[in-house]
Amino acid sequence: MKNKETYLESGQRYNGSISILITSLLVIFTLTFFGCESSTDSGTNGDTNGNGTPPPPEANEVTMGSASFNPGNLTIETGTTVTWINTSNEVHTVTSGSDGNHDGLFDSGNMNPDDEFTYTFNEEGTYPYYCIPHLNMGMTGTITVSDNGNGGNQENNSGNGGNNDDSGY
Ligand SMILES: [Cu+2]
Repeated sequence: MKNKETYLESGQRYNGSISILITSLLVIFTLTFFGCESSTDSGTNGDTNGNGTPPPPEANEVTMGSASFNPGNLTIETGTTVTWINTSNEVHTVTSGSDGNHDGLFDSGNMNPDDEFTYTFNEEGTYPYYCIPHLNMGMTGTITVSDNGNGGNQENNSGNGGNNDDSGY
């Protein structure tokens, strides 16, 4: 602000129209400066995200690099919601199935950078998935759902069914 005032004062001494010119130039410089700052920020983020190495994911999270899921294999328990986050600058999909054959279970559609997709796995099993645009680059992953918690009760219930009664001969 002190610099601006100094310019204004010196400008007014010589010519009023010069001070107006200087003022408008200062405004333009200020706008340009802030414009550069904000674009530098997003550029820094873009560099960090665009290196192909996704940042380490949190629990039950899968991040997406330029052509990879991280982690590629994730093991969870039944009832867990997995969150995929597109941490790259590419468009990706999270599409269930293998070898490019969508099995219809889930499909995120196109995910732009920073988009998130969630799916809750309620049944144990192995769930392969892939990215449609980058299948050719080997962008695939697998969710393995183990039956540690809730699923155990279901197993016990079904196992205890008629077998116990029959076995009491
Ligand atoms: Cu992809």
